[in-house]
Amino acid sequence: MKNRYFQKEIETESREKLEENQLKDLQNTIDRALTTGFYRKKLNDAGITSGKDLKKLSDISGVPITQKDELRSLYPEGLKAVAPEEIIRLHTSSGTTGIPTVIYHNRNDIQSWAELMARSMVAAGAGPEDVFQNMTGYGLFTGGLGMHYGAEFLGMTVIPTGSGNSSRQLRLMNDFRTTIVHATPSYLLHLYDQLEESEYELDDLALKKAFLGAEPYSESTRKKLEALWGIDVYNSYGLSEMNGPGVSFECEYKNGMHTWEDAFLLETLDPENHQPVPEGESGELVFTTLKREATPLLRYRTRDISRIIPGVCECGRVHRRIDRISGRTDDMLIINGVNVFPSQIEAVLMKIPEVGTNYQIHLAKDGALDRITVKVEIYSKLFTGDLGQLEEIRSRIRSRLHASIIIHPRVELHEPGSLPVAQGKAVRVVDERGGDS
Ligand code: DLL
Repeated sequence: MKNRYFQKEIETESREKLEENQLKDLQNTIDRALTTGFYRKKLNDAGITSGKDLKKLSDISGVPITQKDELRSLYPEGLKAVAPEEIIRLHTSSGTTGIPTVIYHNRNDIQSWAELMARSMVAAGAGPEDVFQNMTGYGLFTGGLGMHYGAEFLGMTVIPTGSGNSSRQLRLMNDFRTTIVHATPSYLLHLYDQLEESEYELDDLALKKAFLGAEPYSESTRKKLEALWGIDVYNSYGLSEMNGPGVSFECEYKNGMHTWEDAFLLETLDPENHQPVPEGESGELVFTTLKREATPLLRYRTRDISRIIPGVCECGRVHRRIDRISGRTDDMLIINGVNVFPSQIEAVLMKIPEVGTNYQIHLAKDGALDRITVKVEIYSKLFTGDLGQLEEIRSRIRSRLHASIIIHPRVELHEPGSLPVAQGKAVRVVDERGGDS
């Protein structure tokens, strides 16, 4: 059923009204931020001593940018704009690349996050009649608890399985007639292989939709998953510094992710000079929290690259859509001087019918040169002993990749289930070139 709303008034109010509220909330957020030593200094240095110093939304350009490293340097104290006894939960980022960032929430923050999540899932067609299996990690990772609270708030039957344990996931999906799953795209690809080897039949499952996010994936991967499982896949974007999931979510038109602009002020900036790019052009996503009380963040650089999709969505929501994340400012690979984004490689692979559900990009040194090897799982039925056929597939993958990324990668074919599967976010790139490359 299209055009369902959870908070119709907020979702469909006029742009004018939305921006009027954004300005008020921005001024409040600045005042809140000014109660922390960190932002008091930053804002005062920029000549801002009160929220009222911002007279219009575009005055945000005078507010200093916040970088991830600054938040890291505040660990574990972080930013607290409320009394400690008001705080009821904290989350940290995964910190795989060093010290994590910490975000605190009070009761209102947890409630508004649940509302944003419920609103997102209703936009993607979920309702109280659905059985929702939440296959992402519960704990500090925001995917599990974030979606869980939203799903309960909207009234779905929630199965809080958490990540991993594929045979149990499949059994629960089968036994409880799960209609919607939440997972990472790499995990849902992997789960399909597990389904094929299990006692369960796809036709017996009740699955209709999947909400997938937390890691980049291409439109080809969405199409592949939709075809394999016979479901609709909706893209979900967020980051722990902006609560987690529930920042941007696709509606039933699946044409970009509505960013909840009553809660997050959205900017797309040139990553080099932090100037706004024209609407519709690619830039780095930068967000300011508008509602969060315990840890307000101003102009937080995400490093994620996307663009605002111009125009209004058919669903009637006023909140603007962002395109699929095309990469991060820090995930670009430089291979023998050529710039390559992992997403380009994925987009090519997932369009090739023989390619299975997992792949990995491997970088190493070969003398002075970089060597890239793309390891690809292909379906087991292709390992028939016909070497000519395998060689044809390998060279087809190689030439399609070459057409997209200019360089000639080595391509290795692997059997299903032979490449590593991560518990959380997929590790797609293994770079063994050492620090000087
Ligand atoms: O991954 C929050 C989340 C959980 C989002 C579940 C969606 C679903 P972090 O661990 O802080 O938070 O990682 C945030 O993951 O800056 C992006 O680089 C990437 N990311 C998240 N969603 C998407 C997506 C959660 N749909 C970082 N497409 C972000 C591409 C995504 N990248």
